[in-house]
Amino acid sequence: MTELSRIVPSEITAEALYRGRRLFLAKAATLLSAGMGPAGAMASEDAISRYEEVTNYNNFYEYSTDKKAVAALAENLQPNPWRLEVKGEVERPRVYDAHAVGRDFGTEERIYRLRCVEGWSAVIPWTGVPLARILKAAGPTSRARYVRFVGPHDPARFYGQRSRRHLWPYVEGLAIEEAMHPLTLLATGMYGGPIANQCGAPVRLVVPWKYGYKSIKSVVSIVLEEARPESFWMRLSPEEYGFYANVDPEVPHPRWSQAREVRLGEMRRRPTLPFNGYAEQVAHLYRGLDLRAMR
Ligand SMILES: Nc1nc2c(c(=O)[nH]1)N[C@H]1C(S)=C(S)[C@@H](COP(=O)(O)O)O[C@H]1N2
Ligand SMILES: [Mo]
Repeated sequence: MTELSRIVPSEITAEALYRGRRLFLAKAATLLSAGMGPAGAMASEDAISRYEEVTNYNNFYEYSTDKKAVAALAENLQPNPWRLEVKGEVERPRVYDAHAVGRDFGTEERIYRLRCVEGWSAVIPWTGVPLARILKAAGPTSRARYVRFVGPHDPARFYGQRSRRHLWPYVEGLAIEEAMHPLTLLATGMYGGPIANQCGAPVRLVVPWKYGYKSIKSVVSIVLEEARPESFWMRLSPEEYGFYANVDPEVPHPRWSQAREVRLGEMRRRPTLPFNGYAEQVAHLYRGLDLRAMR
């Protein structure tokens, strides 16, 4: 499998590289071009987004719906201690210290594109545990067909939850095959350090072939279930935000086209790729299914 994970090098985890940005970008460009497979690979202009861009323009409604306000509001969160539970249709329910899952399961480096349904995108280097490892350790029962992911519910710390406009907590879901896919990551770090609070400390999901809203931040529970969970966005606006939410440039959002996107820090629009560029790795999951019907 020529998946992106294979191109992601351990050499770039050193904090120092992320600090010296010029050096880092030069090195990243070399590594990306060296590891590129034929299809579904990163285009050479897919430079890693600047840390400053990725941490100052965030969707994190638990804090605010204003993307530029999230960083300051998240600054004082102490994401420690943090319990992460795995439960539901499993043989061995577990409660983890979120800060220990990387050590317990082992981490990998992945550079992934993140494509928000709103039309902006970024390229982010993550550290994390392939979710399949955590699910296998819990032992899904034969009834486990979906995975529900639940975010925090604590208005004392997440100020946006004082608003009654949304139904908290943030919930997302995946079909079990999607959750077990090797690209699906429970991120424990970014840019060689911990996850910034505004990006979902201490652990967040990253599902790179789906619109960004599936990549739930600051996860507190992972629940295996028989029935399909209803997500935060489906409850808010089911016509606009589907369960599968695979990135598809040919299926417009009801209010805008999805054909193009703007990278954080750039001006020009670039074409959006089917499955966000990961078709080679994930299209088989959906073979024979009507993707338009399963938005
Ligand atoms: N808990 C939680 N997770 C969330 C969100 C949110 O509001 N709350 N927003 C989602 C959306 S819409 C996107 S595009 C990504 C953005 O991730 P980033 O801000 O780290 O780029 O986070 C997703 N995960
Ligand atoms: Mo988003």
